[in-house]
Parts: sequence; structure tokens; C-alpha cells
Amino acid sequence: MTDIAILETEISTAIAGAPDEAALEAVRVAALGKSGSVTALLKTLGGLSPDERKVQGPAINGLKDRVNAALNARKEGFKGAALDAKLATETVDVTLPVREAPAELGRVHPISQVIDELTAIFADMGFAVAEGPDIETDDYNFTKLNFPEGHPAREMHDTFYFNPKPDGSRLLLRTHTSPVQVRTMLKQKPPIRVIIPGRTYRSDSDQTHTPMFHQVEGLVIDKTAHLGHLKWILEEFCKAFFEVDNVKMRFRPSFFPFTEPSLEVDIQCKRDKGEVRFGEGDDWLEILGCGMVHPNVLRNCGLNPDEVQGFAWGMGIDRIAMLKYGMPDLRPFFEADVRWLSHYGFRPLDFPTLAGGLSA
Ligand code: 2NL
Repeated sequence: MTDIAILETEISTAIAGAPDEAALEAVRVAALGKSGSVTALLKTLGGLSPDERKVQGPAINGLKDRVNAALNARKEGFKGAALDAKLATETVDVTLPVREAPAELGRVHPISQVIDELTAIFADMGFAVAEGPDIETDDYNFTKLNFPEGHPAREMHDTFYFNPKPDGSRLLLRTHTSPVQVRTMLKQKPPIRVIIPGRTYRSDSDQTHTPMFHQVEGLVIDKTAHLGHLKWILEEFCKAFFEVDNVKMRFRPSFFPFTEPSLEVDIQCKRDKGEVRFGEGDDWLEILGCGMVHPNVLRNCGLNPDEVQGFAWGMGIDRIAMLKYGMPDLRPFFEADVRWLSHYGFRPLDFPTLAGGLSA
């Protein structure tokens, strides 16, 4: 066997026996590196006669090419083996829940959801939604609503007042949404059918009161609107909102400066381990106040009580949201805690419709 053939056998054995890529690299350096065995053979070509070089040249270069090819083939083999090993350890658990896309993570606040639900219910009965400013005048918040100057009912509202203006008048944060009804009566001709959901403010803070809270009020002004219509509207609303076939309601006499007669409304319920259920049981829960609009209010808003009459009602949105969705505490509503929101919030595309289900 020639020297070349012996060397080729040695190198081939070393390539085949290399246990990993690092060992293979060492074999390459030992053969083809600067002081490698094949490189040393190539260096001998310069000292040969032209005839010898014609024979040895192609033989040594052929060796170099075959060694290179063998090294590359073995290297590819290692790569494939590494991939196979990686694939064998990596598994995909197709039973894991799909992670939500960022656009899916947002939630609708329960207050917004409830406003959407009650708007859908009243819109179905022909009501429009009216809006007005949070900062109001004393006139629209109290005087036009038949609260006499110095009447204790004004103090009962725990009003937030702004600093007095030079003329002595003071702006305030509306204590109810009623000033929006005043504005509606002043600018629209009857028949009027509106609801006003919105923010209201009173200087009151404890477990069941926050300084800012939400109310929805309704107003109907027409030639013959009467308490029978009001009772039907409220009953239909409660059935649709609480998603029950029947509700028993109890109307108790009450007092508000802006209505006469005035009534408070309870719905029949059953309290069961902290849960409230409607349409059954023998407990009562107060949910709203209502009445026939006081003739003084109609007059103050440019309407003639001899020509038109109407009824109105008001209820707390935060409270009916807590009742419907079983939220025990009012305060987290306004704490903007994403953990609370992701638990109690609603998916943005599941908006409420009467046909599709309000809270589907
Ligand atoms: C309650 C009671 C009520 C009204 C609000 C109203 C508005 C005008 C005229 C007459 Cl402009 N009434 N609103 C009427 C009765 C009751 O709210 O307990 N709300 C939480």
C-alpha cells in the first residue's frame, strides 16, 4: 500500500470513529490544518521532479478532496442526529388552552355592560337616550325640580359645590341625572320618551356609597301618560333585565320633591347563601323610585300641566349591576384593578341584544 493509501485509511477510520462534532474538527485540523498530515504531503510536491509531480499531484489532491467530502458527510450526519434528538424531547401539548390574542384581552366594565343592557331594553320600548353635563347649575339640579330654596332636601343630597362666582351663584356636580330631563323638556316638544344613564355625585363614602355613582332615570311626557303605563314599563324592564319570566313588584307611597304622587318600588326576591334570586321567595328588595311629574316641574320646564302630564323614575345602576352579576362589594367598581375586571368584565364583542340575549 502506498503512503497515500495508508494515510487515507487512517484518516477515514478517525472520521468514522469521531464521537461528536468537536472530535471531528480535531480530525480535520490533524489532516487538513496548517501542520496537518495531508497538508504536509502537499508541501512535498514543490521538491519533486515535473514527472513525479504529474503523478503525485493528482493523487495527493484527490486524497485531500476525498477527506474533505468524508468530513462534510460526517458533519451533516451529526446535524441530523442533533435535530432528531431535539425533536424527540420537544412535544406540543395540544390540550393546553389557546392563549388569547392581545385584542381579546380587553374587557367591558360591568357598569358599561349594564348601561348597554338597559339601553337595549328601553330602546325596544321606544325610548331615546339623552345626555347632559356632569357640572350643573343649582337651578337645573334643584330649583326647576321643585326643591324650594333652603329646603332640607337640598342638604340631603350632600352636594359637591364649586367656589361661588362673583354674582354669588355656585355650580355643582349633579346629584342626580334629573337636570338632563329638565333640559330635554325645555328643548323638546311632547310626546317625550327618554332615558338618561349617567354619572352622579354626592359627598358620601362608605361600604355601600361612593362619591361618584351611576343612575338611570326615565321620563315620559304625553297627553294621557299615567301610572298604569309606568307600572307596565317597570315590570317589563325588570323581567328583561333580570332575565326571569315573572317578577312581583310592590309599590309603596314615598316622597320626592319632583313627583306627586311618589312611589318606591320593591321586587320580590329570595335570598339564598348571599345570592339573590328574583321571581320567587318572600323577601322584598327596593330597586327604584318613581312617580307622576309634579305640575310645578312641568311649569318650570315650559310645559302646561293642563295639557300634558307624565311620569318619571330613577334607579341606581351600580346597585342593579351588583344584584344581577353577584358582586358583593361596590368599591372595586372604581379601583381599575385588571384582575377584578378580567373576572367580572365582559367580552367586547358579546354586546347585549334582546334577540341574542342580554348577558350571553
Ligand atoms: C331614586 C328616585 C326618582 C325621578 C327620579 C324625575 C325627574 C324629573 C321629574 C320628575 Cl325631571 N322625576 N326623576 C322621579 C322619581 C324618582 O329617583 O330613588 N333614584 C335612585
